[in-house]
Amino acid sequence: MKAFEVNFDGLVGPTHNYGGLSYGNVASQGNSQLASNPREAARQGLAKMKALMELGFVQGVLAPQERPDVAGLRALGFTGSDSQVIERAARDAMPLLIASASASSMWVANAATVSPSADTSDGRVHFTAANLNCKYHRSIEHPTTSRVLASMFNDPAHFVHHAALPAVAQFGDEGAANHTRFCRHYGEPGVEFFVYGRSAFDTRYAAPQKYPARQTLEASQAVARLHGLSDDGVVFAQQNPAVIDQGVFHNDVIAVGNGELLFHHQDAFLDTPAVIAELHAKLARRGGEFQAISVPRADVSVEDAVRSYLFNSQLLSRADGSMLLIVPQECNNNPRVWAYLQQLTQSGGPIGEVKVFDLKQSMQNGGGPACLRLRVALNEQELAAVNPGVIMTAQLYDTLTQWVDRHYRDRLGESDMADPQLLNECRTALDELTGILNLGAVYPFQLN
Ligand code: SUG
Repeated sequence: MKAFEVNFDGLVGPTHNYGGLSYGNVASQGNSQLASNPREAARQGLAKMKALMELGFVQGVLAPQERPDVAGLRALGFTGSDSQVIERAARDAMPLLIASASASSMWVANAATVSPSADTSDGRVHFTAANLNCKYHRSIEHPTTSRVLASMFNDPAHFVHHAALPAVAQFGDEGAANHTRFCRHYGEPGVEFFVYGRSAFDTRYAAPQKYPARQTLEASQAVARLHGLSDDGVVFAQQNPAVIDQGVFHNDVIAVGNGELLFHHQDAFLDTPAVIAELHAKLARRGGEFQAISVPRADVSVEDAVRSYLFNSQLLSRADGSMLLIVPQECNNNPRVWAYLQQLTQSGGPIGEVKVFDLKQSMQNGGGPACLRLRVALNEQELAAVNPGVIMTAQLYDTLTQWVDRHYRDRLGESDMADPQLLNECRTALDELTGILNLGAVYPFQLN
């Protein structure tokens, strides 16, 4: 049976702003004084979706969330009408209001970990929503994420949804940002690669000194168990703590994999030779031939990798067997990274072409092309069982672009978060969106 890797991209929400909320993510920390442009952000994301659809890839869309999260603010003690909750939070706890207004659910690589049916013990596609419990503004995403995913993948014959792991740091789980799958063909059993930042229970493991390691080994192991993955089909690897301390807050900031190929920085993992050897051996048992492209620090420093987001790229398989790398404009702006990419595509290796996208609005919060998409490998039957409302078409692109233009502001600064009208605008837009994408009621304001 034919199988595909479908990329579901997060649609940027109407409250996209620069809140400076993510300690350890240098772009987020550095750009908190900027005003954002939510309309442009959403349009940049939609342009990438359209371009990949036009290149022949199956492309989907994942809906944004209701923000500010008034229900969350109520749980923290703010009372009154919705407008009063926002006004009181603005007066007494502005940082909390900013966190509650974040559009961070757009980075759907963090929405969930997904295991294709070829890897799981019951032959169904498994999803575990990520608890994202390292940061408050992200920890509030998973209840709505779970409802949206359940509405998109709503056939229990094919799809299984697991709730997020316990919301404690010991089970910190950031979803697919630390998960890659290697395989010969998407429909065949593969090797799932889980990268963690630290162990929560075993103090013998190294850990970063400065910035948090968001993903724990124990969380990755729990996800693999929940999904019914076999020991033969998984590799757990520790991220190099030194690069976390340089701003590599997820593995997808320093490595990307697809098919039989891992494209990574020399300093990505704690014990690279052992990691490569295990991936090689396990993929060989699945009939695949593992290959790694290791980018030397002499060509691209970790700092350049973090600034350019070279590895937060999408590595896509073309019909002719070659691979296409989707990179952000920042790679083009960095002379060392750009020179490396020229040499890479001319070397006769598996990556034959690079395409550049302007995703600046998202990049300024540390979200590149790979952050914006959740990969779901599906066979033909499973693809047919996906809610068709979320699959990108030329018409859906036009509808969504017009929807963005109707509902989104072109400027948001910190003081705008205090405007109760922003919540109404967001709800009006999302109510219409659930109709466009045929999601049913998924948002708190629709469920009350
Ligand atoms: O979790 N930024 C996100 C970026 C996530 C990128 N995702 C992947 N690498 N897969 C984060 O740090 C910044 C929000 C702000 O500061 O306003 C933020 O949440």
